[in-house]
Amino acid sequence: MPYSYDDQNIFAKILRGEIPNKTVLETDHSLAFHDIQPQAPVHVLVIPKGPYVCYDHFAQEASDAEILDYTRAIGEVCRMTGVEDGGFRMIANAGEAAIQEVPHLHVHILAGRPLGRMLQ
Ligand code: DGP
Repeated sequence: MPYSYDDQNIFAKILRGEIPNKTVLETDHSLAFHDIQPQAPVHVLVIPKGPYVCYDHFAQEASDAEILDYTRAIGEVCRMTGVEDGGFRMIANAGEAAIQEVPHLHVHILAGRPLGRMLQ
């Protein structure tokens, strides 16, 4: 499926520096920052800097360097936020069914409270 990227989405504006963010980590190809509407004591979003709508788009079109960088950045945020002790949840919503609000790939990392059972 061909994806088209809307460069007016809010994360594109954050990447261009047009909207401020509370940065947790910045690498060559990735940016991690605190979610503006935290759903847990730790709620960080990790995004690739490239123009990818969702994980499928990223996996198809990103370079090996971008994929490696993004994967490592997600892992580093898990460590930096100190969430490994109590556990954490990673979520990546994609498309309408998952109610993806911002059409730029992002992984949510949630931690710091009991997160309940998500899948039965
Ligand atoms: P999703 O529904 O998976 O697309 O989640 C989008 C998340 O983005 C949601 O948890 C709120 C967050 N968000 C929306 N606008 C902003 C913003 O301007 N700054 C930050 N830091 N987060 C935002």
